[in-house]
Amino acid sequence: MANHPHHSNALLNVAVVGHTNTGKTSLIRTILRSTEFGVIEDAAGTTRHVEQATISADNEPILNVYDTPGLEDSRALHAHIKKLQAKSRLLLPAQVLEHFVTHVAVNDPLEQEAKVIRQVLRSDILLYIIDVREPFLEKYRLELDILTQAAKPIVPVFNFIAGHQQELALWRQNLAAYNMHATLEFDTVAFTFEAEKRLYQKMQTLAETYYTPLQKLIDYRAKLWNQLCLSGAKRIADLIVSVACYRENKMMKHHQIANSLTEDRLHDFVRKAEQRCLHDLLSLFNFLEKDVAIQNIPVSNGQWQLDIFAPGILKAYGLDLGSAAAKGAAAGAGIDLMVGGMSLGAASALGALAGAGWSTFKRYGDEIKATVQGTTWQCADENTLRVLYLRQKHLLKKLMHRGHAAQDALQVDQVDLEKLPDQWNKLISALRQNPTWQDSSVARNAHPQFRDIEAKLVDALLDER
Ligand SMILES: Nc1nc2c(ncn2[C@@H]2O[C@H](COP(=O)(O)OP(=O)(O)OP(=O)(O)O)[C@@H](O)[C@H]2O)c(=O)[nH]1
Ligand SMILES: [Mg+2]
Repeated sequence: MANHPHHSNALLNVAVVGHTNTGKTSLIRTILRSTEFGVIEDAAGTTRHVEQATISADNEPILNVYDTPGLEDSRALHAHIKKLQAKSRLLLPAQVLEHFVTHVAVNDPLEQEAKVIRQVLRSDILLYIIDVREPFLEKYRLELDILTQAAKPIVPVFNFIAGHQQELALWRQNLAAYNMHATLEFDTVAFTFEAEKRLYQKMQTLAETYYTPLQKLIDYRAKLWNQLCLSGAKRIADLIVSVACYRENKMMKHHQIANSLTEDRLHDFVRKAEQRCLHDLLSLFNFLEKDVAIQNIPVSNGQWQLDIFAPGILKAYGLDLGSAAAKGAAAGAGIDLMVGGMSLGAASALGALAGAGWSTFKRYGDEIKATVQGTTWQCADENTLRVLYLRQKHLLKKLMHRGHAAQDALQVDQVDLEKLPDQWNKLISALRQNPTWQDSSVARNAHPQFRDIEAKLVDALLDER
């Protein structure tokens, strides 16, 4: 591809402008993947000066982004510019703006606005950030009027769109009336990689000489994003595998105390395994405590609010399966007793062989199995595994829709329920038959059956990305 000599010394300059408190600094933080940049506050006039940051792809600088103070007194600015224009009829509209920024006095009431206009004139593209919750007031029209005068491409970016579809539609209509059609939706809270990609694609069409470096950035970001999501899904698959493969040896005959100890150990194992997974996922996606709150993730102090064995958890994940839930049985209360490697069918045949009917087997089956094999095992029950999967899937979805921006938890939360993967029962029973897969090993990771199960779990976890 042709290497524009132009690019080695000049990066694309993008100015982020708009009315005060619309989320300009927030948007920049999100695209920088940094919570360090600038100051964010739910108040007007938070950003006081122009601040620059560079966005790179694989250490190659691609573009400069400029945060600007919010426009406050649009009416006064508009009146001032129009007055200058009237005095100097021969100047082009952009030259009038140049004149304004070079002649504005220190401590002029429009000094803040002058900083913004100065940066606008030095930039190649303007992102005009809109809080769609606000009606299309005159002040916004006046702002757009002045910004248009700079003769730079403007991309209106709709922010605060989560739960404000109607307002968004109105804004579209109003902007279309001002000949602005190429808009973007980029909610800094309910942020997705797709939205970010469209932002850079829009820049590509507006600044065609920067097409190649921008494509590099898009590809680079896509690669990182896919790797991140894949790592997250693999981490969850790992949790499911280790819990499904878990077995507690029960050497003793049925004994009330021994049983409850075994169950405690099992619960403890599942809780700790899920906790480690939560911790790993949050750090993988670089989620801080406040991000957790913003995304409405039911986690406090790095721990799930609802214990995996709490009554009510089945219902929370759409697994309210009649009788079990009605009896208030928690996931995990049920115990699976299995003869190692032997299917339940084989075990029941064994019961019949031992001369007992099915009903007797049901009552004494455990003992029969224990007698024959000398050992029984206790595994995590079906519902525990289901809840474990569904809860992590829900979490992963939240993590994949992150923003680095807002500080308040205003986001509208959809309580849509996740689905179990196809062939879930088959996958789980295959895992249960292979207790040695509980921990990662070269042999396990190379085993075709294991790889197939892992791939199916990962695919299902990422299905709606
Ligand atoms: N819910 C929600 N809040 C947001 C979003 N974007 C920004 N905010 C919040 O809006 C407030 C203003 O955000 P800032 O990024 O400081 O806005 P700004 O445009 O830089 O403000 P000034 O620098 O004062 O002009 C903060 O409280 C943010 O947390 C969003 O998409 N959704
Ligand atoms: Mg700001």
